[in-house]
Amino acid sequence: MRILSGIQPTGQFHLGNYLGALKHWLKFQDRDNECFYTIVDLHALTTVHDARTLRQNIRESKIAMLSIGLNPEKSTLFAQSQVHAHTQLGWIFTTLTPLGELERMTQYKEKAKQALKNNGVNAGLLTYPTLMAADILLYNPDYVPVGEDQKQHLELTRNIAEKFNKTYGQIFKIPNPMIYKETARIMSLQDPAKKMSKSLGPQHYIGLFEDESSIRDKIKKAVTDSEKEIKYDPKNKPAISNLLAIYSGVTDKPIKDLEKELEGKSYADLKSSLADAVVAHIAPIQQKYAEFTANFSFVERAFETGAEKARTETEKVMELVSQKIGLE
Ligand code: AQP
Repeated sequence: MRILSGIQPTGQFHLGNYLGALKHWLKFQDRDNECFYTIVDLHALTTVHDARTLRQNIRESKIAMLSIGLNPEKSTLFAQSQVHAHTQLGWIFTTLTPLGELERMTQYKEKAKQALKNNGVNAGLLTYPTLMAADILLYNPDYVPVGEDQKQHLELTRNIAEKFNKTYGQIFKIPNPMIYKETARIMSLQDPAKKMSKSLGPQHYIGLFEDESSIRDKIKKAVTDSEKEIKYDPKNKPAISNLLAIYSGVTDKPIKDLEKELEGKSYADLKSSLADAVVAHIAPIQQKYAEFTANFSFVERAFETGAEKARTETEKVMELVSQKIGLE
């Protein structure tokens, strides 16, 4: 199978990104699929407008991708801006997409609300999904592993592919989202009604590269639910269910087994075991991060080689697209 997915370099990766998406990227890589994983730096421009910060974020994201175990020998790793076809096809898709479709995207509405409080809403926030459709369709993947929050954008991508194929002739495969139920939406530690996200503030998320004491402290301060039973019931016990989902994600134990292990234990016991499990799971990732930071030239080479492969791949597709739409 062919797999594609991406992540924005908007700061430190957190357990939401990791358990919802990145960890699954690894599984595909280890099963002899053809994987393309990209740092979507052009998308980050919709919110990051400081060159030094963006450059640093991109660098850290590259190191982080290798640290979690992505292997440039097995997966094609690249930054979106290294492959110009993304913006080219993104523009073409913008001309095929009804404005109303973009305006009804949940992410747009949420980000626009936040942006209104700061510098105002830039048009990139609105057209984000057409660029994302290009990121995906350029590689004709079978599956796109993402968290639940990207499901709507994936549906739009499918619509755009269908519309292009119908208007100009068959080129694009219709990709399927791959969403893993239990970790599809890792929630905030402070507000389990909202997805874990950096923009909510530091107490809401656990960064993959945070130090142990900070991780333990955040888990200790995580909100819980009423009653005492440790049970997975997202509707009635959203906070405890979220802690169990994280626990399951970092131990690979089914939630049912964890419920049994924790039977009769207190919420404090759950938090203490969870903190141990999170720290144990990410310690080797952090170790790798230090090693790749010290050997950044290897990381850069891996992304350069990946970008070269991605460019070759996309040139073929863009030639076909240009022919079909009448650009030559
Ligand atoms: N909380 C989450 N639970 C499950 N999956 C998640 N993803 C993100 N948050 C969660 C998945 O991670 C992948 C990369 O997502 P992104 O690059 O869009 O990151 P983000 O969602 O912008 O991260 P933040 O922290 O929410 O950024 P801010 O706050 O800076 O805007 C995707 O597959 C996504 O589904």
